Amino acid sequence: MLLATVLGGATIILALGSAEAAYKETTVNNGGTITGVVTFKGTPPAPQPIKVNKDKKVCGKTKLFSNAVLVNKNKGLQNAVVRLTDITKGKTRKIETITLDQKGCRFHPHVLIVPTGGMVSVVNDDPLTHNIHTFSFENPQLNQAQPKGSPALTIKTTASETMKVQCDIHKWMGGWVVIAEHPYYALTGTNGKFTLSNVPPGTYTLEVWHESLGIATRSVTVKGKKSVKMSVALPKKD
Ligand SMILES: [Cu+2]
Repeated sequence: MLLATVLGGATIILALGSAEAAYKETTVNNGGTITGVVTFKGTPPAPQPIKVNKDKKVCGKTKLFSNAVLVNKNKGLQNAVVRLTDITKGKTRKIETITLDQKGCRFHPHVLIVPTGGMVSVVNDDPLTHNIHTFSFENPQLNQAQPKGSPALTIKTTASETMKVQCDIHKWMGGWVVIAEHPYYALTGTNGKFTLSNVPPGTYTLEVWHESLGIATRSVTVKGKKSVKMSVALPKKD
């Protein structure tokens, strides 16, 4: 974000929130690993069925349930984003294009992580029209109808941000695009587990974000060639 200010007649341009500029790629020789699990604290809610009230022939083919809280039998929480918020240097980033698929009137994946400078390729695999709408502040917005058979739409990411996406035609279709300024981001799988590998030794802030359960942070110390295990429960009540 750029902020212009006038001070003593001179215009000063301040760069704010440009965390991607602060991350430095380097060779990590003695990196450690952070592994862990994110769990649901308390009794997880029962799966919430979605009322399909549009394009029922296609969207109502299988029963849809809300993705807002997905837990397995051990209370492992899926789709939590785990990242180190204060890491300034480490392993090389891979700038890539990630596909966001609209299929069965859902977004796949529900939460997607893409590096800053990478692209999101939005495809429509359904025999109907979707209209993706991104709620971004730091990145270009996209609000566009995509009839069946249309070519992919692309979002070129420029800055770190967690961006909500929805379909303006099918209101239950929601997802998230997390734009990462460094490679120390992970998404928990169906068992709630995650791994951050090749982390330079040091003490960092580990943040866990979940779309409906909020944020929790922990301090984590990584030692060279060692593995450290973290368990985080959400929602945070302490
Ligand atoms: Cu749609």
